[in-house]
Amino acid sequence: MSTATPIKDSQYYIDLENQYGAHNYHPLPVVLDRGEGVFVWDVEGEKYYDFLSAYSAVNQGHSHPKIVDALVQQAQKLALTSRAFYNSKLGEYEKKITSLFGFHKVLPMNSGAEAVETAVKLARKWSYEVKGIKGNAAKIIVCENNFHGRTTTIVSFSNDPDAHNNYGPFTPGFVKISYNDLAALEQALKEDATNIAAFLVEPIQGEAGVYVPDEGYLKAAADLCRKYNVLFIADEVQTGIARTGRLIACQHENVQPDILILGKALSGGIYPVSAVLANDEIMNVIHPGQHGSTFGGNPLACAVAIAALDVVEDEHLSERAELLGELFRREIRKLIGKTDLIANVRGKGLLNAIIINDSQHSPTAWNLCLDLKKNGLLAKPTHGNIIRLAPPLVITEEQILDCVRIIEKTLLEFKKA
Ligand code: IF1
Repeated sequence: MSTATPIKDSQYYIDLENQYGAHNYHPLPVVLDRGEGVFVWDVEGEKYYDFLSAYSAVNQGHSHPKIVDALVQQAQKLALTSRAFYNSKLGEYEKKITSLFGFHKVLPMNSGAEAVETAVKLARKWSYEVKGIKGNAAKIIVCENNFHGRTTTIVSFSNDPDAHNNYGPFTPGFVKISYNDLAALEQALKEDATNIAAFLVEPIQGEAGVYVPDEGYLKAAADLCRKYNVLFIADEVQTGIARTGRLIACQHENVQPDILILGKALSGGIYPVSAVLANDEIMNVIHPGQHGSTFGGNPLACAVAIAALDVVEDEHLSERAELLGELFRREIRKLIGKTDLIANVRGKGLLNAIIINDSQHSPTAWNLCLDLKKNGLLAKPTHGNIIRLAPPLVITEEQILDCVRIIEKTLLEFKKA
């Protein structure tokens, strides 16, 4: 047995994770040790721009001092009470978030998937007790290529084989239609309007590859739902909290969902916080003992979320995302003429992706991300040949241009395998 002290370099930590951790991810070979704003550092002290932002959970930048301070202050005072008792942070938080997003009430949860599950239960309960659907017949319309989380019910309506296969038996009651297709939505509504409870949709399909629907799609879909007395549920776990250039992506079309799902950057990445917002005529179908969670609405989560929302407002993150996103796409489009590696760039605000000119099964996107890493920028492919590019919203114009230069250098020097 070697007594030598192991050198705690990246390989040391990679080996630990490989040996003791479930292999449910395939991370890029980098071991992060510190984060601040738009930057992260690995254990060797190498510095990177973070263009994944923990899947849009650190919109406010890594370890934002105001949010960390709120965490520390609250943790030293009162962290968790359970909802068996009231606490001095939850009501303040509920008042702030309902006022900011324009709803009567919020149901606080922890992960995005829990909030999606909560929205599914809420919509179903509303459909039986208010709309009048009979005995367990409620259906929810969802879109092909959706991503709403990884619980058994949620993967029941996923068409991603990796997310879905061998996790059955699956939860019934979901109808799949193609995304960005109003005719398909109206057809599904007409076919069984009396039994449809809701339409659950991502305003932009993130994991599918940052698919932005046609202008007007969300508004027209919401109007169709209203016409058929079906709830319009917006999953803004990834697109919300200023990421696309508005507080929530639905605001690009002045759509107020019947149920709004938030997560990720609701805490600035400091603590798991998610939320479901709705008005009384929907939310009040939930009575004591009919839903809950040990950590949902805990004082620590509330203190962190209040600070995280303050940062969004104080630092004008929506406006920044809008302007810097336009600059980023404009600059990347210029690269399309300089290299045949990029087929397209698409996105809204600072949720963008470049489409690599190669098959989705080719290693090109992955290898490009390895080279981007060598040049000081971290990004990861989503679904084969699409590389998501989503920095924290606190990035500056100068840093955006610096990153475009890194992307250009990487593309021009890239050697296909
Ligand atoms: C993974 C990406 C995937 C989400 C939307 C709900 C959830 C998510 C629109 C669930 C979570 C995360 C999960 C993470 C990778 C990442 C992701 F799109 F953001 F890149 F997978 F699609 N609704 N998205 O995007 O929230 O329970 O994770 O808090 O599972 O690999 P969660």
